[in-house]
Amino acid sequence: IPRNPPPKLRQPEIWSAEFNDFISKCLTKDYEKRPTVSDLLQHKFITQVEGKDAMLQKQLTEFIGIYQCTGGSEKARHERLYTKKSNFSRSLISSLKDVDDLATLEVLDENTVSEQLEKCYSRDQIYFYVGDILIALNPFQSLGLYSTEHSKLYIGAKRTANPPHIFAMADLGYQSMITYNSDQCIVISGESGAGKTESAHLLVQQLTVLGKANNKTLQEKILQVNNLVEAFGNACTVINDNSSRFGKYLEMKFTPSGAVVGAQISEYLLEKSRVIHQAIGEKNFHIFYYIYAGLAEKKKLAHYKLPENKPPRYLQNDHIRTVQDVMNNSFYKSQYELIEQCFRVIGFTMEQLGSVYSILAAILNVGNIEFSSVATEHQIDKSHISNHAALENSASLLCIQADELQEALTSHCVVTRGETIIRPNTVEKATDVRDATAKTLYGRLFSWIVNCINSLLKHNASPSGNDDELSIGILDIFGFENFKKNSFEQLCINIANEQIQFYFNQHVFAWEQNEYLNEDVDARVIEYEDNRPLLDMFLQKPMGLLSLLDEECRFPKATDQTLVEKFEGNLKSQYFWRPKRMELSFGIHHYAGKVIYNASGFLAKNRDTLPTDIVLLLRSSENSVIRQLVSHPLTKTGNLPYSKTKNIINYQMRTSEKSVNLTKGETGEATRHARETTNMKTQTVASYFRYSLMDLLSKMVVGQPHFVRCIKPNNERQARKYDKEKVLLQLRYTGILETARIRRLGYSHRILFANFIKRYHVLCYKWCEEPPLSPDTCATILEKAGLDNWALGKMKVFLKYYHVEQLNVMRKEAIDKLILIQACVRGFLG
Ligand code: AD9
Ligand code: MG
Repeated sequence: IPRNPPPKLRQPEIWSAEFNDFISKCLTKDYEKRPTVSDLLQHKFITQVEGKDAMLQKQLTEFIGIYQCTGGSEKARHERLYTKKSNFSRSLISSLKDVDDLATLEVLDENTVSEQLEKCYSRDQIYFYVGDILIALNPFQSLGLYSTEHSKLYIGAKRTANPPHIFAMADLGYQSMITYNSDQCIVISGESGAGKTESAHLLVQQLTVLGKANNKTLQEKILQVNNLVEAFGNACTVINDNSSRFGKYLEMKFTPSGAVVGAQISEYLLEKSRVIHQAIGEKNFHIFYYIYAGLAEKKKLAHYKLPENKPPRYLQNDHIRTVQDVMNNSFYKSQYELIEQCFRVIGFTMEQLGSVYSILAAILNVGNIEFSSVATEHQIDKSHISNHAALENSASLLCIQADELQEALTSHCVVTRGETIIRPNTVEKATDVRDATAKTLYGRLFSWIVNCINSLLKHNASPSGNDDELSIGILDIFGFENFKKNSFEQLCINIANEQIQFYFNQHVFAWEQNEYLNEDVDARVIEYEDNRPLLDMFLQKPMGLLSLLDEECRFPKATDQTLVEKFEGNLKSQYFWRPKRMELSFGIHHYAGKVIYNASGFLAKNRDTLPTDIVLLLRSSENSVIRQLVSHPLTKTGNLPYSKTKNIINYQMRTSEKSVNLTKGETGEATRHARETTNMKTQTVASYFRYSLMDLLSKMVVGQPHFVRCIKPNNERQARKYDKEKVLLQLRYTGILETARIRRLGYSHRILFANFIKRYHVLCYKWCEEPPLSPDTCATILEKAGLDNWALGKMKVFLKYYHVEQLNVMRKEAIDKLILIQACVRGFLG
């Protein structure tokens, strides 16, 4: 059993799993099955070591010498080989004095940590622990770290047995779920392009292996979910070619014994505005390009009324000049095939798939509708559709009447004194309605797809319901963004990241340190950057930034300029400022850095209205999927069932660990909020956003959290390039150093005496014995286990993060021994 501090023993990166297997084969007692000497000499590990490390090479040469030798007894030779093997393992370890766990560094300061990371990164080590938290540096290249062999290596393995890895986090979540019979949640954070989505994929991949899905089909389905939703929710930005434009919480469902039985996905805050407009250097959602290329290949563009000469307006940007650019792109074509395959594997019908393509094609056609102005006799600027082909195409794809669509786009109804009057829309207004229609269709199509996936992946095998089901949630949201021009979308994305940082702080620092005080445990207080005041500035009612924004949206005469002035007049916070000589701008000092926002379009984006005329028209569609998209009172930005509000919690999470106590007032607030969100007239993006954040947190706080912090080593997306300043900044704002300190000095695990004794008494007492529930009993168990550096509070045992694994290993050994003895006794008795 390893003692404190946790041993630094590890298999360095060049000591691959593959080579380990190979050497084990060399040592097999079955002489016939051993690899040949030339196989050994040609192994790539041997060639890698050559000329790099004299000591290691010497050890290997000796090993090979003994291997080649034919004289002497086989047993003696075998023993010599074994000794040599451990010798060169040791040489390897001493030649590479890297740390896997930053909390064990002798000197814990910024420079040392950064130096370690740099040194390891240059050798392609990208994963590190900080206690129980995983740091993942984006390698920007494939390192061959995720093979089946790697996957096997991390199943149920001791943490110190292998180098840090994302698979180890999957295993930790999985083992904790089974051991403690409780839900888990893995929170992945990091700025845009840091590697969150890749990490989320790898976690799902490993969890499906761990969950040994008996049902191969279910495993396949789960693996396809991410690919499918990302085709619709990800896009190319100037920072990341596959940037998530929505937040995703994927919950994998397991039986108490750990078999995976289903999955559910929740989506948050899709950046719908991308459908109608993309910034310079950016693209629309991936799916549009995939279907364009795929349908062209299948000669189906005409069927979906997609133009072959000029790219649709919504896809026109500096990347795409001609339709041929998209149609001939082989990557897009292959992605189209992949996505169609995903749809099929998950269980969508061909009819549904056809509807999805029709809606996507309709969105592109809607975008092509153009308006010109005609003066009426009353001198009102009336709009007129100047290209009827686009109108006809859109109507046909949406299975509605073209003249009715024209009517809904170019005019609107006003009810005054009980009378309904039809008023013409100006060109500007008609354009807004057109774009709002496209955005809404896309947003709701996305939610509809997610809902379908959820129904298809729901676990309904258990007739008694799924009460005993356990889950592991994986959170992958859009990372912190700071572009040259930042708008409403960036503000929402950055507030969401602010909230995740707060969640991290609460778990890692606040609650832990609170418990020291409550339980009279002597531990050094670690200072950390608390972003609570900043979060209050955004979310507080009625004077927080989002409330002020909603309030301004209610004034008909308000403009983006009056909005910024309102912010300036009311937000008394050191985190807010107005840059000089930038009319519509305001600055926010986020936890991850200063961002200047341009408020142009904030009010319109927040109102996000879709005229009732359009909704009613779409409800008359002959296509049942389109009718479903608009059939019930969906929120404008997504599809939120009323029942979700039951779990809503106070964003401030004042409650202590995991127990989410809803006071009457809070439940009332939640219900009221749900009414607001279902009311099409009052709901704004900001109120929906606030609601979504709470909904997300309510899911997350139920589970025991594990954190993966992704770090972006450079802005140029180059492999092996380590930008020291860039990394230092991220280490600073994510509080890595403080995290390392608290993991070293603090006690990340606190267990009630009764629970501790119940679980670990077997290490010291007989199985059937019931020792007194006292701190003394706990101390006896801990001493017997040979652990030190723990502490006892008033009601809880305080353990370091590495104690828990050590205790669990000992407990398993003790129980295995008991089972063996019982089996022997039974055998002996007959
Ligand atoms: V954003 O906030 O959604 O814009 P992410 O999700 O943090 O961002 P993503 O996972 O998409 O970043 O990673 C960006 C790119 O880095 C990927 O497309 C890969 O090319 C690259 N990457 C990230 N992680 C790995 C990895 N473990 N191995 C190899 C990686 N490449
Ligand atoms: Mg992502």
